[in-house]
Amino acid sequence: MSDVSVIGLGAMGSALAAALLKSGLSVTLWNRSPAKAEALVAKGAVAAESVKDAVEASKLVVACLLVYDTVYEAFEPAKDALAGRTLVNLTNGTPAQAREMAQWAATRGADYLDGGIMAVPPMIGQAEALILYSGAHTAFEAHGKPLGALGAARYLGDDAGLAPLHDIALLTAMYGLFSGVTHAFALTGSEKVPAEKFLPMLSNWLGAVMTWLPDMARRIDSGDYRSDVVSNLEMQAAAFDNFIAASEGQGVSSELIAPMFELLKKAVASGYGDADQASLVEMIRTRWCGLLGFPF
Ligand code: FVH
Repeated sequence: MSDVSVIGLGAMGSALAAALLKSGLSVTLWNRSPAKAEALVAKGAVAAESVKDAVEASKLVVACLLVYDTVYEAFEPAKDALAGRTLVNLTNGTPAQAREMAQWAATRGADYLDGGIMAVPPMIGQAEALILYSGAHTAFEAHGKPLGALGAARYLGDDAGLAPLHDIALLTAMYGLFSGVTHAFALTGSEKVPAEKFLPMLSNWLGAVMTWLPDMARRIDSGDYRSDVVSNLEMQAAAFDNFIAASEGQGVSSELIAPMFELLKKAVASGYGDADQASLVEMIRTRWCGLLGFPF
């Protein structure tokens, strides 16, 4: 028996297995392409002949594969071996996929934890690597040592969908930031301002913008979008016209920023012209939100 079995040895699965070995745990491996196990075997891991052998080798089975369909496909020959084990699935997926997989694992008698990795492979094993978990709390508690060896483990609740929900929320925030900074670099670059010269100004500005987030969160939770507004949406929509025109005038496509302009115009047309930026969250909700208690 090993302490942990790792299924999937891509860039991330290999980093997870290496961190487990480094922490002194015994590790059994399985990957569709067996050659990827070789470097880890040289560090002390055991390569299983089949995914079923790998699952049977440990009470804790960590899967990190490309997508959820891959997980079902890979585990098909081992599904009856999961009973009495804990399956931790660190594959990127949606909340609905995580809930469905929790059911799938339960019908096979396994405890299930879904996970979201907020790190890139070189960060794994360090405190900066935040890993979100949701699902069976007893399993999270029971496997504290191996989960802690991967990074900072944060448990979000019994609902398996919570880890991917937070994972995707954080990643979409990151891509929103990438959209804005990509556009900003393209704009300054259109006048040959080197990106590295513009960078300190950009970083300081984004730091200032970050200080507005607590007020935004407070407004979203309370629904208070109209008190003490200093930058209302009507003003923002009017200014945004210039952002589009300036971009086009500088030879920069407005495709990354145009959706925000459309949303601002929709908000103004919907009677939110005097409201705060935070109210835009109401424009993109497409279903009842029980948290705030009224329909949108
Ligand atoms: N790498 C990253 O920066 C991010 C960080 C945040 C989390 N993501 C998610 O982690 C999952 C795995 O990502 P990865 O980087 O390890 O991905 P790859 O290096 O492409 O490895 C993919 C593994 O999946 C195996 N695989 C693919 N298809 C199948 C299949 N049909 N049956 C069995 N296994 C399959 C593949 O096997 P092989 O190609 O080596 O034979 C790799 O083990 C992912 O959800 C990220 O979103 C990573």
